[in-house]
Amino acid sequence: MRHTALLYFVGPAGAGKSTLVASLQEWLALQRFDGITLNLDPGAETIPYAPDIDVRERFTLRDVMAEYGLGPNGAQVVCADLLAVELEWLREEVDAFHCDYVLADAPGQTELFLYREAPRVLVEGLSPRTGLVMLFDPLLSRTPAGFVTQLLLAAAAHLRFPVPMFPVLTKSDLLEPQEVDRILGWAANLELLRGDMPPAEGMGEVLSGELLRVLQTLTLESQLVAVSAKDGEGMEGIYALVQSAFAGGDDLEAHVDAH
Ligand SMILES: Nc1nc2c(ncn2[C@@H]2O[C@H](COP(=O)(O)OP(=O)(O)OP(=O)(O)O)[C@@H](O)[C@H]2O)c(=O)[nH]1
Ligand SMILES: [Mg+2]
Repeated sequence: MRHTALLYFVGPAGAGKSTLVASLQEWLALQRFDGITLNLDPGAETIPYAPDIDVRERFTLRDVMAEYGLGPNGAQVVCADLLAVELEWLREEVDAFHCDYVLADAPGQTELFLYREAPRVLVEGLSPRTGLVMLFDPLLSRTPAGFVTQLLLAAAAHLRFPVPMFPVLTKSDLLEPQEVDRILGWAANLELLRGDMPPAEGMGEVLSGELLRVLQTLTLESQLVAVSAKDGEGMEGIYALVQSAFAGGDDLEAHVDAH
C-alpha cells in the first residue's frame, strides 16, 4: 500500500463518474502526480480513459449474462456480488503500482454498489486510505426536491462506507452560473434549501431542522465542489479537499515548485 488515497467515484447513473475520473487523472498528471485508474464497471462498453486496472479482465456483464442465462438486470446483481471475489486480485494489482492516487470508477448501478454486501467488502478491504467522491448530477440538482433526493443517496453511501466523502456537483458547464451558486448555497446552508422548497410539494414540513442536520453531518462535512470534467474545471478543488483529508494539507504549490 503506497498510495495517498484510493477514491471511489459514486453517483447516479450518467452523472459523469467515468469522465471525471479521466479528467482528474489528466489534471493530476499535469501536476506531476501519479494517478492510476481502476474500472470497476464490468458492463462498461466505452471508457473515456485507458484503465490501468480493469475488472473486465476478470469478468464482463456479457459473460455473466451468457453463463448464468440472465438478463441485464439479474446479471448486474451477480456482477456486483462477484466484485468481492476479486478482492485479492485487485489488491495485488493496486499494490503493484507506485502511485499517489487510485481513482476507482464505480458502476452506474449505484444502488447495487451501495446496498449489496460484496462491494462493501471490496471498499473496506482494498485500501485503508479510502475516500468517496460523491457525484451530484447537475440537472437533478436544479430543484430542491431533486437535490434532497441526492443528499439521501449520499447519506446512504456514507452509512455504508463511513470514510471521508467529497461531494461534487458535476457538469457545471450545463448550468447557468447563478444556478451553480444557488446549489452551492443550498449545500452550505440547508436552511436555504428548505426555504426554497415550493409549498405545494409539502417538503418544507417534512424536512425538519433535525433531518437537515443529519443530512448535513452525513453528507456535507466537506464543502460541495462544482466541477466540469468537460472543461477540466474544479479539479484543484477536489484535490485540495482530498489532500487535506489524507495528507494533512494542500501541498500543491510546494509539489509543483519541487519539479
Ligand atoms: N457537458 C458535460 N457533459 C459531461 C461532463 N462529464 C460527463 N459528461 C457527459 O455525460 C455523459 C455520461 O458521462 P459518464 O462519464 O459516462 O457518466 P457515468 O456516471 O460514468 O455513467 P455510468 O457509468 O453509465 O453511470 C456522457 O455523455 C459524457 O460525455 C461534463 O463535465 N460536462
Ligand atoms: Mg461510467
